[in-house]
Amino acid sequence: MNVQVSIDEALSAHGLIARGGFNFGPEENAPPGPSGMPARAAVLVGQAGASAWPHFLTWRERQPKDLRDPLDTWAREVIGAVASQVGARAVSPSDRPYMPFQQWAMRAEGLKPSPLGILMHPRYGLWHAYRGALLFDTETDTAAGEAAVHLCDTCVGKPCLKSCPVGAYSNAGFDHAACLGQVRSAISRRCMTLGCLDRNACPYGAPYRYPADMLAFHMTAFAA
Ligand code: B12
Ligand code: SF4
Ligand code: SF4
Repeated sequence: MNVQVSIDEALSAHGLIARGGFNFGPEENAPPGPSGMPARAAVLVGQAGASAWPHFLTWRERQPKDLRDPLDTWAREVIGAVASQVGARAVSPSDRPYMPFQQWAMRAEGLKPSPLGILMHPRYGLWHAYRGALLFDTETDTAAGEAAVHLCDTCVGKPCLKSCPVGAYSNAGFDHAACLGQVRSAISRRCMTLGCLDRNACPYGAPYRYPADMLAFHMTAFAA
């Protein structure tokens, strides 16, 4: 059985994709694999643009209205099923303590962070996310990614740092409190309905931009 083909096929049924992988070094503090021993390899799972959104919405219709954290619940369910199929253990970006998903993603696909913290992908721009990872007891032949072209390096003017009404993103990092105050304020509903204005200002990855209902879903969760 070719594990990579099996993973790709199983994930595509849910609009999800494998986002590269890597092998853990022997000295690394890796999380447990399916056996409970430190994992030897990881394959990242995520979405490009809104690829998984219709699958999630169809599933959501069958769930109780007051279900908490529905997107995480859906992702754990479907990625957990894929993990069983391919002999892996599934983990979620929301599992506590937080696992270093962005560090893993940088390693797996050779990406670097944008000034917003979100990783910049050469094709998807800022419009992608991680929904889980598959951890294996043995090394896989999914090689760690080579450094990808980092579009932010040559971006003139960096419009992503100029659109936020409260300047929440800066060289000093992300001002979570200022952002939250703005998002929750009754004066400006723009971030709630249109999504983060700084993220929207990036010119790359336009075909992968999230649709309005998906943006609103994420902003509602962020502001809760
Ligand atoms: C806690 C958390 C937050 C917190 C605090 C972020 C912070 N300052 O660390 C808050 C609630 C503020 C937050 C916000 C957002 N987050 Co967040 N967050 C996380 C989470 C669950 C844990 C981060 C962590 O501590 N990891 C543990 C450390 C050890 O891992 P790490 O890889 O070294 O962590 C890196 C990140 O923390 C990153 N980082 C540091 N500061 C910031 C700030 C921002 C805004 C981001 C995106 C990343 C980031 O640098 C670290 C070193 O590489 C991760 C998932 C995960 N498990 O990593 C998502 C994650 C980093 N978030 C993500 C996203 C998309 C966002 C939002 C943009 C989306 C949203 N609407 O919720 C917002 C930004 C706000 C906005 N204006 O829209 C994505 C990034 C995906 C990508 N393409 O790169 C992740 C990976 C979740 C996912 N499912 O894909 N987030
Ligand atoms: S606007 Fe420019 S600097 Fe900002 S995320 Fe997009 S490419 Fe990177
Ligand atoms: S969501 Fe709105 S307030 Fe928060 S960083 Fe983006 S533009 Fe600024």
